[in-house]
Amino acid sequence: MYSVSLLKDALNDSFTCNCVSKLTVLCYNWLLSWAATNVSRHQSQWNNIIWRRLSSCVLAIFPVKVLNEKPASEINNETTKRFGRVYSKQERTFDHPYLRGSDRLIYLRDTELITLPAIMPLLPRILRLVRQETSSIYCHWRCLSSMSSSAKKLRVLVDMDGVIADFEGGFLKKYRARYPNEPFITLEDRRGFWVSTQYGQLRSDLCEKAISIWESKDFFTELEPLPGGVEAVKEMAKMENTDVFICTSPIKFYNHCPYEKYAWVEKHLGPDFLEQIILTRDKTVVSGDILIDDKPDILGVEPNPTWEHVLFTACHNKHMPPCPSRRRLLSWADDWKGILESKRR
Ligand code: DGP
Ligand code: MG
Repeated sequence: MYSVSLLKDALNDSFTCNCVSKLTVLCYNWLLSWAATNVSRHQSQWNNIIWRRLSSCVLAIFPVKVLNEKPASEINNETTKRFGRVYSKQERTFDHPYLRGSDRLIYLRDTELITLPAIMPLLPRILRLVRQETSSIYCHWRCLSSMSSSAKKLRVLVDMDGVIADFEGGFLKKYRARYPNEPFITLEDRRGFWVSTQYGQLRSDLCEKAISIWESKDFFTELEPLPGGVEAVKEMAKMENTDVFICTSPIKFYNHCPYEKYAWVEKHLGPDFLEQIILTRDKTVVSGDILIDDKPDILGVEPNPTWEHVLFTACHNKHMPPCPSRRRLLSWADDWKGILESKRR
């Protein structure tokens, strides 16, 4: 750990102050600076854990008088002034930001009677203990943060077709290749989520022809990624306190689609992402903070899904009038990070 010299400086500085509490605060500051460079978030968890562990470590070295054994009359103004707080035997309260509410604090605070000469021989031991404590605190913190911070993690559900995989482009290409003499609908002219409905309106038999395209083998595996989608999802997954799931509805003709969706994710997002796939025909029962999806109306058995639906702009929905209550993501070049951040607040 790079900061041992920092700690030494802090300890040297403490020679001017014959108070173990001061020394402890310096150790604490050093630990915090170490934590700040190593762990950017979870600061409050650090605070709690460090204090609990560090104060017991220092207490082990300096067993001291307990405040509540001390007559209230001995708690003089000098003590009160020194720590900028007011306490009494009965209240045992204090307002120092580091040690709020801990009985141990009171013990530590009372160690101001111990003089530096008494501490000096123990400095190597303190250093050693603090070093040990720091690494064990860190392990402890990692463990705790993985358990307790899960509640605070942002859960983002990202749709696949029309959001990260180019369903519409892939469909049109294959439709035109298989039915070169049939009419087709350009992406510019696409309206409404259901492709087969619009083709059926063009000519009734084209509905079945359209469906035959996405029911074919390799249709889903061969979809091209939409610009920036794979990169954004990978970046999102690396963000702290963020869980990303690919939440996608397979077509009911299940011979190829479910398998191919997995294969697509593995190919473009990597094998680790296979853990993150949610295949469901009803996204309302999936819990999350945000669902980024190109389908304008996402309905199911749950009338009040937990997620906010952020409409991802696609050829079939871009003409829809703006809806003030629903946010849009115009593309992956749009401010998806801003949307995520807004949900963390
Ligand atoms: P999702 O992107 O998760 O909402 O999935 C929607 C699926 O429905 C996707 O695989 C594309 C497919 N799809 C698009 N248009 C039609 C259609 O007209 N009929 C059917 N059956 N499926 C469609
Ligand atoms: Mg979709």
